[in-house]
Amino acid sequence: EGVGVQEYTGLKMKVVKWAESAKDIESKLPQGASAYFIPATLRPETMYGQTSCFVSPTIEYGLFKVTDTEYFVCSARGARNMSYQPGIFPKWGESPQVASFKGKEVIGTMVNAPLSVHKEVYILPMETVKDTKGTAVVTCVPSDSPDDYITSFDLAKKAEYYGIQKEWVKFDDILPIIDTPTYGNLTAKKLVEDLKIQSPKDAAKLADAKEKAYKEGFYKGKMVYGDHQGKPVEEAKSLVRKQLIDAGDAFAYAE
Ligand code: A2H
Repeated sequence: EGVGVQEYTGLKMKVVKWAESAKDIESKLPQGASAYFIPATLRPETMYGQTSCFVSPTIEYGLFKVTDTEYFVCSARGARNMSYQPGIFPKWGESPQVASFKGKEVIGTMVNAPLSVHKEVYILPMETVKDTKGTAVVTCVPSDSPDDYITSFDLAKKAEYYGIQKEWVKFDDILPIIDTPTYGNLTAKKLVEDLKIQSPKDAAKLADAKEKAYKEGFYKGKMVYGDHQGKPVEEAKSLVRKQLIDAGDAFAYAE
């Protein structure tokens, strides 16, 4: 990775209903407390189009106590980084862990998606999630992220193989959020098709698509959905971020 600081937005996706396979984790949560999956995103302005949230089936996650009533689900690495930043965990350097589990145990959990047209979305598997950045939780926006688009495509096509229900993917329901001069209003779909990306494992092509999508979206994109419709992405990004933070649905997170 580069030397610069990444300004992520940590999104709070509240658990609505745990998967059957996550009952042990749920039992560690005190009465009256809520758990949140915490994806780290660089594109807060796209949150209107969240369709699911990804974890790696094989990465180790934890349930971390933030306050008496709030617990976070993320990687230990993510929790440690967050605990050393002001305003996230109340105590500097402290992120008490109450449960430890593999991502695959929480697949099928239903969470709330702040700002999204889909109020409730499912935790789904993404094999390319890395444990070396962010929180190892990635919210899925298939309109604007080529990785999210191709992973959703693959999950919908092979739902049974992945042990999920096809409806959980919401692949037929992709919302245009940003219009760009070069790729139209579903940038990720267009790039995946143009570059003939076949699978989430086409790493080189996906890196190319990601770069193209990011540049075009950020510098030339215009919002076509939400509270900042008509505004350039460059302007809307910080406005949507602030809106999420002010509502208590997100926080600033750098690494
Ligand atoms: B982005 P950078 Cl719409 N492993 O959020 C793999 N990918 C991860 C990750 C991890 N541990 N942690 C975060 N990410 C993803 C939205 C989005 C993102 C859109 C378009 C592009 C995009 C919705 N997913 O990222 O390596 C997260 O997905 C492409 C740059 O730190 C996060 O932002 O630059 C982004 O990668 C962070 O990637």
